[in-house]
Amino acid sequence: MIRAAKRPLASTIVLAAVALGALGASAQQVVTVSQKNRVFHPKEVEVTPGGSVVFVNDDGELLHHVYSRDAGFDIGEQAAGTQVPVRFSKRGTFDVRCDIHPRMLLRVTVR
Ligand SMILES: [Cu+2]
Repeated sequence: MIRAAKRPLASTIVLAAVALGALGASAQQVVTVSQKNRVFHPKEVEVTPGGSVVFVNDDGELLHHVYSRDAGFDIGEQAAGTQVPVRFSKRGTFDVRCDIHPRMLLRVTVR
């Protein structure tokens, strides 16, 4: 009787933990980074593997050009008012820059 009563409780706890884990993971899957006044906001972000960073050009009429040699992507010239998502699958820390404004630097950590 005691065993029979414990098993369902243990199963419930495991299911609850799995559900919470899934919620936590999904909350980190998409992070938005703004580009305004020739700066990335925020300057550092963290995503889980498979998560995305959405690059938003909020900079009036300025073009930006986001790329990363570390992470191996180049979204090309990005017009003001547009958004471009980039998916990060590899774990690690990646420097992201703008080809037009060399002082712009964003650090993306995937873990
Ligand atoms: Cu730029």
